[in-house]
Parts: sequence; structure tokens; C-alpha cells
Amino acid sequence: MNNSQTVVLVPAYNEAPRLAPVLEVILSSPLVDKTIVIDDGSQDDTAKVAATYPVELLRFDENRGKGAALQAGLQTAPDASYYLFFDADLLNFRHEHIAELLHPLLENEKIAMSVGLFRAGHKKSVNLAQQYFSILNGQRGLRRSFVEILPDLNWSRFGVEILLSRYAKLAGQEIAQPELQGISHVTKEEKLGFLRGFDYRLQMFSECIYSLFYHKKMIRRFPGNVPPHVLQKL
Ligand SMILES: Nc1nc2c(ncn2[C@@H]2O[C@H](COP(=O)(O)OP(=O)(O)OP(=O)(O)O)[C@@H](O)[C@H]2O)c(=O)[nH]1
Ligand SMILES: [Mg+2]
Repeated sequence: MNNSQTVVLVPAYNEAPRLAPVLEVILSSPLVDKTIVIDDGSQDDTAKVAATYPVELLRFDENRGKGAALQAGLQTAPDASYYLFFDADLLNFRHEHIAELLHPLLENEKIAMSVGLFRAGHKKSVNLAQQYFSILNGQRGLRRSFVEILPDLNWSRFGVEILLSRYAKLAGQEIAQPELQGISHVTKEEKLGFLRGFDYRLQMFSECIYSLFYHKKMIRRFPGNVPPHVLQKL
């Protein structure tokens, strides 16, 4: 009997039109024990949609960014063995993607984090972007022992993936990069229209660049649970 627990975290900000199909895949997966949706300050019906499903819903009035949302989710389930992160706007999302992300953690205890690589048949731009920017992918699996040594994620907003990937390297942790075939997601421009979407994209880029250049400084300032020997290297 295996009593390990797998918890899925879904950060969702203004995702009411896209959230339901993603939750249906997660909730019908035999690999998932618990699902937590984190909505901080959505102006649409994201929380209402989430509340129609058997998930734990964390709702904050103020928007605090994706990094803080994931941190809140992690703190809610401190005893899980594995944590999977899935964005709320996935397309062509299937059970096999959950297995692909989880398997590297189950099969090799040296792997601290798995980072999904999108392999989308039809969207060439997504494939190409992933080739170069896999560090940005939000579909991840984390082992509890890695979660237990994470720095504070609250400041990082859209830079959270860069923070996690860079920190894993600094902490000498191994990363797996399973391919997630056929999966894709809705872009900001598709959600918000070109101008507003592009504006939001620029904001995301600036948060990512901040994280890329300043993650060491920010880890020193907000070390969370980073062990002393890792802090010394920063
Ligand atoms: N709770 C919460 N979730 C967020 C926040 N910002 C982004 N998210 C969620 O994080 C996931 C990824 O955000 P997206 O805006 O789709 O970013 P992306 O997919 O990296 O970027 P593009 O597709 O290139 O536009 C989605 O599920 C968002 O709803 C936030 O401030 N709070
Ligand atoms: Mg997206």
C-alpha cells in the first residue's frame, strides 16, 4: 500500500472561461489526491467556477502574483509527498500529462523537480518558445524535500518559474524535463485582445527579467527555508 499523497496546485487569475476543463481532467485522475485552486483578486467568476468542484479554494481579495499564489498553496498542504502545478488555461490537457510530470519524481528519488516541456503539434510558436524558454514552463512537479528547502516565493510574481529553476541549480538539485505531448495553452493576447494582452505580456517579461537578474539578491533577502550551506553560495 502506497500512502504517498499528490497534491495539485492551480493558480488561477481571471480564468473563469478556461478553468472548468482543466479541473475536470485533474479531478478525474487517479494519481491526484487533492486539488487546491488559488484565486487572488480575480475580477471575474474564477472563484465561483472553482467552488462548483470538489477542490480546496484559497481566495484572497488582493492580487499578489503567481509566486505568492503557489506559496499559499504549498503552505496549505505541508504534508504532501509530491506537488504538481498546472496552469488554469491549458488546452488539450489529458491524464497522461499528469503521469508524465509525476513519473520522474516517482521513479528517481534524486529528481527534485520535473518541468514540463510543451510539445504542441499545431502551435509552432509554442514549440519554438519552449525549446528556448523551458525555464518558464508552469507545469511542474516538486518533491516535498525540495519544497521544504525553498526560499520565499512571494516576491516573484511571473518570475516564480525562473526562481524555482535557478534555485534548484544553486541548491544542487536535479531537474527532469518530461515532454508533454499535444498540450498547449491560451495566450494573453487570446484572453485579453492584442493590446491589453501585449501590455500584460510586457509586465510578465519585466517580472521574469527581474527574477533572472535579482533572484540571488532576493533569496538572500527572503531566504525562507534555504539551508545555510546554500545561502553561503549566493
Ligand atoms: N492566483 C494567481 N494566478 C495567477 C496570477 N498570475 C498568473 N496566474 C496564473 O498562472 C497561470 C499562468 O499565467 P498566464 O497569464 O497564462 O501566463 P503564461 O501562460 O506564462 O503566459 P502566456 O501564455 O505567454 O500569456 C494561469 O493559470 C494564471 O491564471 C496571479 O497573480 N494569481
Ligand atoms: Mg497561459
